[in-house]
Amino acid sequence: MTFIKGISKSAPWKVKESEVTPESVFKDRRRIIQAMGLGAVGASIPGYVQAGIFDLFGSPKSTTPFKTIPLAFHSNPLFSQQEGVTPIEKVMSHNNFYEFGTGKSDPAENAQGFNVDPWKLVVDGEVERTLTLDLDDLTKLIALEERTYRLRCVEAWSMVIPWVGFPLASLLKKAGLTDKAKYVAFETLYDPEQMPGQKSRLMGGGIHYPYVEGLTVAEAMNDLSFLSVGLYGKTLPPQNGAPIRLVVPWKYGFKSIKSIVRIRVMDKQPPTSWNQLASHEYGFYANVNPKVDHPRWSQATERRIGEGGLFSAKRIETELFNGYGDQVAELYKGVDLRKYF
Ligand SMILES: Nc1nc2c(c(=O)[nH]1)N[C@H]1C(S)=C(S)[C@@H](COP(=O)(O)O)O[C@H]1N2
Ligand SMILES: [Mo]
Repeated sequence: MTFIKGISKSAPWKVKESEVTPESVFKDRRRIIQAMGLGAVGASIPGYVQAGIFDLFGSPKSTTPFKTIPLAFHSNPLFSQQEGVTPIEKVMSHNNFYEFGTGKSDPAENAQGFNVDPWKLVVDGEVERTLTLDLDDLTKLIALEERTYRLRCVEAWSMVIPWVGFPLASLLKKAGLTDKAKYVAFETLYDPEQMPGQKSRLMGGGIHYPYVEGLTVAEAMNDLSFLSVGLYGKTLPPQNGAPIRLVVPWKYGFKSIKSIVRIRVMDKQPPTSWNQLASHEYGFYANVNPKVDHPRWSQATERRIGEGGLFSAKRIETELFNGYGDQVAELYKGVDLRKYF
């Protein structure tokens, strides 16, 4: 597949203007809370309201925020669109990164001291050449581009994020796949000293660390599969997966593994963290699909973070493959998406 057939204003990965997120929503969070008399968020507040309130506590509390550095990149005209992106404050404050705690604001609060230098990313397994990349290589080995993708969490919320990075396929081609290559496994850093969620079963949400993920080789080589080293034009903040994370926008967010230290090409399907934790709820494929519900909630709609006001979060229809069907549907031709969820 090439990019060419998708060049058009209506290319599905281009985010519509109607998806523009109002920034005013995020101003004066504390003032609003005070005005409501909600000094402490109590258990007496109904769940749906509480979820909205937690969104108010967005900003990182650390006094010494992690330093992000401006990146040189070209905008990929086939993927990039400036309108409709989720405000950077939201992208950096509403996160899932259980290594730093299970609360949405935990990663922003607990990860600011995360040390990514030195970093080592190894690409090995069924490859012709094992690659070892250091921190510098991550932004210099392959020309960086910007792509604005939707991110749909399995928890039925979503964002639109301008990533900076390079296609996963470009890196895999540098390593060269052997003819036994069938799957690609990914592994997050294991460093309990830096990642408190890896020390405490409670804080880490019961996940068996290191966090691991996987794709088929066909999925990994798809044009959409992206390794991100930045967002909003700068290197990644730690809460978003510094210094390098995967972005597979047609799959639920948990596939987009953060802070990767190893990419291992394999001949067998690798284990994946959420599937290991609850295999009846989280499959290996995890393609976004409004017709295949999570056992405990519907996947038909999603809450677009930052839109629709505080207590009446705007819900939008969830699209099959998160709207990227033109690019990826062919990968699943004849596959029972209900069985291989
Ligand atoms: N290592 C690691 N990667 C992870 C997670 C995690 O807990 N640990 N959470 C995943 C989930 S559930 C989602 S929705 C996305 C969130 O990415 P964001 O915080 O940059 O929006 O990261 C994914 N990658
Ligand atoms: Mo998620």
